[in-house]
Amino acid sequence: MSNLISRFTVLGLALVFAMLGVLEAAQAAKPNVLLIYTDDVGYGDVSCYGATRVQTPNVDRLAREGLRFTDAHCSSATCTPSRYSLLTGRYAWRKKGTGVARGDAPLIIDPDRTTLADVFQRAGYRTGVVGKWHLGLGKAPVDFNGELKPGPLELGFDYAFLMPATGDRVPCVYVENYRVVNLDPNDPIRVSFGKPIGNEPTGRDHPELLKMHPSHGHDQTIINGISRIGYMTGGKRARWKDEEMADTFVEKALAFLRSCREQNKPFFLYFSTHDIHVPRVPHPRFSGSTPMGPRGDCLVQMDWCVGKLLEALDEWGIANDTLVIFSSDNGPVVDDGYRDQSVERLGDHRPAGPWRGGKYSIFEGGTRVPFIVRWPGQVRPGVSNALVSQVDLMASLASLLEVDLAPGEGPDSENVLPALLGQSRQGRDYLVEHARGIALREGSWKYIPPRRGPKVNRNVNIELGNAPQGQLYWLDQDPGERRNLIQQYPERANAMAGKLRYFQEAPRANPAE
Ligand code: NG6
Ligand code: CA
Repeated sequence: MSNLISRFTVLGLALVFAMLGVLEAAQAAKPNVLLIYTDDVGYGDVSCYGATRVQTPNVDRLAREGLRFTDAHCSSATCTPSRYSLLTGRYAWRKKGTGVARGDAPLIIDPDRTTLADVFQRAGYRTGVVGKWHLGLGKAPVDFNGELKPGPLELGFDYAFLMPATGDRVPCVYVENYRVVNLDPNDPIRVSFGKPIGNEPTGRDHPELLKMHPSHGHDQTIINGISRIGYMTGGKRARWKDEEMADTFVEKALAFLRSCREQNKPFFLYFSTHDIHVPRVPHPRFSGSTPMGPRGDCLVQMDWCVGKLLEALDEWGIANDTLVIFSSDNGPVVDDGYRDQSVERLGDHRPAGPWRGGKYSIFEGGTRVPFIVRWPGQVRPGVSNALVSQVDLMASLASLLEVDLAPGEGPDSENVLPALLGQSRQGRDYLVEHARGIALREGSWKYIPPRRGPKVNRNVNIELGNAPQGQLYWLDQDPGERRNLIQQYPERANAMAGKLRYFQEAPRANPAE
């Protein structure tokens, strides 16, 4: 009898534990997701990836408490295509018109296409985007005085507070949901890329009015003492102050997170910094915090933003229920158009770390970026060399949220969730890298097809990777892509060229071995 009772007790307890386990798993399966997406931050730009002339304690904390990837990639070596892929799970090079977008570009993503934000909405999340957008807004011709529609709200976001394009492009105003913030209807905004409009001074004609001078391009309308790409008139009251931008984005992000808490909903926040893109104009409290000038100081400011968000998660006791992903939209650039001391004061800092090239480049420096995943209690801290790409976030997070993707949704996105959570060191077998042209990674091999074009972008002093002959590198032995092995391994190169062509034609299919 007592035997029977104890058997029941054991069974009962087992049942209770099993149920608790299920509950825990269910809870663990629906974390908040905070995606921190920085701009132009290179592999070697943060101290947990080896930087010494700048310290990024908050990013380092993420690395210490999470999983730091050494072979993670943005989808492209510039912003717009990387963001297109991040949000759609589709390689941007499949679609025309996904190059660096103008300030007055209409929305580039078709609202019918399923996005990462849609996936979260399907799972019952509240979704927000705060910061740099650079994927176009509204319909052509874009009128910044009216409703900017369609935009992120048609792509699965419940809330948006945006810098429409880049810091160096007009219009220099914020957009909240459908409208320019603080716009005076009696002072309408007009912008032009190409033909000058209005009679406001330009950097070209009035360099004496500038607090930051261009090194190349960037010499059109002067806003806040800085000449930009493009002409702008009107919207005076709505214009941003570059120095306040990081504070503004943090404030709006925290307000969004608070609204999610009030509504008792899990959140997905795509927090997209302007730092460290040009023009690099940090808040005065960060000026001089590194020996590297504004480029270093903006890294510190970016790190401060990360710290503010982590602090809020701690304060609200939700750090363990929040999956944080930290990354960047493309590789680093030093002089990207302004004379901001970044070249003179670089010292021995290596923005791309050990990788060759940088922003705009098909070499590894173009797309191999910092990538950290933190989820306390779920992701074991460490370092992973799994090959993963930001294009994979859609399928991987859909899998985490148990949202089924229909065929055609996120067509290039691979479910690498086990790698992201550190349960496996196996990521992708293949990855198509993209700058102007495309290249293929297969394990630690890299094949770059022959491509005409300049070897170096002289303005920014970055090797682009164009060459009349194909290039084959073995990154395990030669991380700096210095020894072209195409003569030694012509068969491997041919096979990889074939696979690359195959991927161009067949998204997500596995090429026959
Ligand atoms: C380039 C700009 C560069 C930067 C880049 C976009 C010139 C000469 N250069 O065309 O300064 O704005 O576009 O950067 O205009 S990205 O990170 O948004 O892709
Ligand atoms: Ca960028």
